[in-house]
This record gives sequence, structure tokens and C-alpha cells, in this order.
Amino acid sequence: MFLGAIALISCLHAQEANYDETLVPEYVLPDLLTSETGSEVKTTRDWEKKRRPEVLGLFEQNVYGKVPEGDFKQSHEILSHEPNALNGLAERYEISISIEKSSKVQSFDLLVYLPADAKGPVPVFMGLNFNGNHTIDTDTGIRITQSWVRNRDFPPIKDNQAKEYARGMGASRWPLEMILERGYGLATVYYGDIDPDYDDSFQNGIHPLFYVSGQNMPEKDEWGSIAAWAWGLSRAMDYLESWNAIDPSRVIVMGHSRLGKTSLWAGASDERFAMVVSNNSGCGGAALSRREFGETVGRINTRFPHWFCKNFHKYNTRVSDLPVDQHMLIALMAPRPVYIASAEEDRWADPRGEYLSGYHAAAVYNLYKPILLELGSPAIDSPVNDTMIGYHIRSGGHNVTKFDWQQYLDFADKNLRE
Ligand code: GTR
Repeated sequence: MFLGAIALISCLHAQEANYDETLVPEYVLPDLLTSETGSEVKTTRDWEKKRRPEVLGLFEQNVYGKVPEGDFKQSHEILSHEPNALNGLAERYEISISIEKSSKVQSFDLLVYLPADAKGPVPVFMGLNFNGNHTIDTDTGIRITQSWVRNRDFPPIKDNQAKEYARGMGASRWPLEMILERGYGLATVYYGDIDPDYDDSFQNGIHPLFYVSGQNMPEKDEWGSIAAWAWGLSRAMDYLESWNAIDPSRVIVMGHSRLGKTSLWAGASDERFAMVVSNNSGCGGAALSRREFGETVGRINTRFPHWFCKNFHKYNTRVSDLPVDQHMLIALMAPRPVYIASAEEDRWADPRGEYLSGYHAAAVYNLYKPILLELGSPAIDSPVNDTMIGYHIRSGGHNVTKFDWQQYLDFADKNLRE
């Protein structure tokens, strides 16, 4: 009975989210500037040659999982080109990218809008979308995904199939006109084309292509869905790199929520991304895990067992044993500009923990160029964008708004010069 009571208490403990700052446990973050062998990181060279690969490896091993090795074939097909999209503001392209391995093929559609009046190669924001490319704008020329989509009440989706009437339902999160008028392109992929977002023990999506003979799910240290989505972004980047209308040195990876966790991992694992944006990414994204404020490691791994690698589940109830925390993920972007955005009412994502990750990551940025961040959180709706680690906490809830995009565009203008 005693053991039963303990189990019940710890179960309750695991279920309840803490929203009280005074109840955040005392914690010690792993030191970014001390290598596993105990040597001190003093220069950018120490960081780049020794500590960075170590930290990246720790995240692969313990959090997101590594991509299995092995050759695959990548090909593409241009599905459509509309030179006069959005009333002449843009050229629109759809490209199907296919990955072939072990006699299996996984394809995803890359939707790209480029400013029609571009005088030369343009910088591009790239991000995954939640519900299908056709949901980012009402543009009827966009193909409707054939992949699994999440059921929902409004607009109603009951059979996991995308519907015509859902066109543009996510448009408020993708202010295309604003992005294009500022001289940027936008590239997006439906994340479910890469790996459908539900737990099926990794039988669909990209994972099975990489199973070796006799394997039917990833090893404990191999990729979960977030790493697979990030890998898909890198394959889309391969294509963008080969396109002369795009400036490959100015591709910005951006994502919201679980797709913000993904943009961070994409930026960490693929240094071709010139800037990284995390919009309300929370636990397993920008928020420090050790604060256990809002969503916790235990909670996220229980509710979404397919997002991270299985090794991450070992830390569900002992987060202080994790050899990393999320400030180290932000540091992996250095010296590239990184922008972290929180929302005041999005306490589940722990805005303070998201800010602190950036604050502590500055230790690595400082090796390149001294930057000063205050320990106290910035005021609501007052972006801090004069350092390579940008941050804002917006009023309102868990979402992507025009205000958020304005900051990303300003930050990119400032930091990514031609
Ligand atoms: C929530 C999850 C968050 C966040 C969010 C989203 O249910 O707990 O970590 O990822 O979903 O992606 O919308």
C-alpha cells in the first residue's frame, strides 16, 4: 500500500504542470564551455573543433536521435510554375522531392514563392507547415496533400484526408504579401509528407527507408519524428542550394511549436541554415528542461512518444541527469543569428525558460563577439534584436502572428547582408 501511494503521488506529480516560478527546482546547467574531458573552451577554435561536435553528439545520442547512415537517392520533379501568382506579386513553384532507399520512396512537396520583381538571388524563409501546403494561402493553384492529416472539428477533417475547403486555413500564420514585399521568398513543406505526426512505431514516413535488414524501428539513439522532419528540411535545402534565383547563404529556417523544436534541430544539425527562428517552441525546443515549468520532459515523452529518440525517455523523471540542456542547443547556432520568440499567455512553453536558453547560450556567442543580454526577461512586446540572439515575448497566446514575422524580417535584414 505504501508503494502504491508513492506511485500515485509520483504519477500525480508527473501529470501536473507547474506554473509557479517559486516552485521551479534549483538546477545546475551543464557547462557549455567545459568539454567532456574537463578542458576549458577558450577560443572559437576550441568550440568549433572540440566542444561543438561533442554537444551536437550529445543531443543526437540523448534527445533527438541520429539519422542512420547509408546512401539514398534524391531526385526532384517540378510540378508547377505560376509566374503570375498572388496578383503578380510572386512566382510560385511546386517541386516534388523524392528520397529513394531500400526499394522504397518517400516524396514531399516543396512550395516556394519568390518575389516577382527580384533583381538577383533572394533570401528565403523556409519552414514546415502543420496542415498541408494548401492551408498556407487561399491560392487555388496549390496542390492538396495526399498524405495523412490530423482530424479536426473546424474546418472538419474526419478521415485524415486533406480537403479543398481547408485552403488558406493557416494563412494568418504565413503573411506571404508582407514577406514577399520585403524581398524575401518563402519555402514550405507539409511536415506530414515527411513523417505523419502520430505514433505508429515508425512504420510510415521516412524512417522505414533506413531500416537495415531485420530492423523494424529506430534504435534507441536513432531519429524520432523531430529529427526526421529536420532532415527533410535539409533535403529541401539541398534543392534550394541548386536554384540560382535563391541565395543559398541566406536561407532562414523558421518554425512554430513542435515545428519550432524542429527548426532549432535543423539549424543545429545543418549549418547551411544562415539564421534560425524558434516561435513558441517550448519543451524540447528553446525552453530549459531543468526548469520543469509548464510542459516537462516526462510529459512530452509520454504524450508524444515518437517525437524524440527513445534514449530521451530515460530522463523523464530525472531531468537533472541529462548531459545537455536547451541553452546548448541555442549555442549550436553560433555564430549565426538565432531568434527566440515567446508569447505571454503560452506558459505551457515556459517563456522565461525560452529566454534563459538564449541568455546562457551567449557564453558561446561571446567567443565570437561580445554580446550582452540582461538576466531579467524583456518587457512584453519589446523585442531585443540588437544582438545575434534576438528575443521577444509577445502579448497573446500560442500562435504565429504578423508581429512575430515583422521581428523575424527586421532581424534578418539586420543580420543577413548580401
Ligand atoms: C503541444 C505540445 C507542445 C507543442 C504543441 C504544438 O501539445 O505539448 O510541445 O509542440 O503541441 O506543436 O502545437
